[in-house]
Amino acid sequence: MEDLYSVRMRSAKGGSHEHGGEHISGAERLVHRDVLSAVVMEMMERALQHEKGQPDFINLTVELAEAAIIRGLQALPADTLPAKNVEEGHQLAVDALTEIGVSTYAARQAVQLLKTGPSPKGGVMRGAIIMDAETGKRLEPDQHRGVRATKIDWAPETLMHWGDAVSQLGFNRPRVWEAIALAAKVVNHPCTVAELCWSDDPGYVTGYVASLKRGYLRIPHLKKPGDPLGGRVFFVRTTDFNLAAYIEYLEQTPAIINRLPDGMTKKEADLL
Ligand code: PML
Repeated sequence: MEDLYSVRMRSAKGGSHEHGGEHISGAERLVHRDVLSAVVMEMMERALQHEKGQPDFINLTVELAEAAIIRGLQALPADTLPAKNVEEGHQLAVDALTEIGVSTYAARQAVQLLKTGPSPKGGVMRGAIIMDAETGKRLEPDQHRGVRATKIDWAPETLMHWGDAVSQLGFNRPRVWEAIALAAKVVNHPCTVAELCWSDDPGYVTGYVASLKRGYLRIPHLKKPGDPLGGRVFFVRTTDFNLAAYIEYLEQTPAIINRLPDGMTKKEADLL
């Protein structure tokens, strides 16, 4: 493994996030020095061309991630659950979460929060909710901001092989591979039970339930087109749980997806 650079972007409208602006978009990369400038430019363009509108605040952070602290992770296997509408989608999400080990109360609570807007102001949060998987209690210290899982990316060779392997399934797209990478980092913490996510982009209605137990389960209808609400919930078991250490892992530990799911191909078991 070599040293990499973490590139993070967040954008808002109506002022910075810190000054009450509305969150527009965010993105994460972990890249080699030789592509750093190109990735920074690409991310800036991405911030400026978002379907939610023109941001008036963009924060771009570049930080060195030393090889010694980068964790190599395995990609989660992906599957799609057969939801025909939002009601079925929500029910499938609750069923999957409870089968994985989240209580029915917490699962329903999470769906309700993402549906109605998890920020205390009623809209979307910039980061994720941390929820006690048993009681449904919210644990993130700031309910406007939430926590952001950052410093994540795919090793380019692994992503290339993954793209080849899933091309027939129709989801070889940045949005999907970025979500799989983020979910892999989140569920690889020993206190995470599962993650529930759907986008706050009004035009994107597919979301997922992720866990080490069941992998990345895509659910095609978790909201109606045009709906601007969404977000992420990280469900945690609170026995031997240290909130500060959990947030430190999500926000600070660099993680790179350098292994394909078991059985995807035999020869690419460890590409880096
Ligand atoms: C997001 O874009 O904010 C999350 C999208 C998650 C779903 C991606 C997919 O599997 O289609």
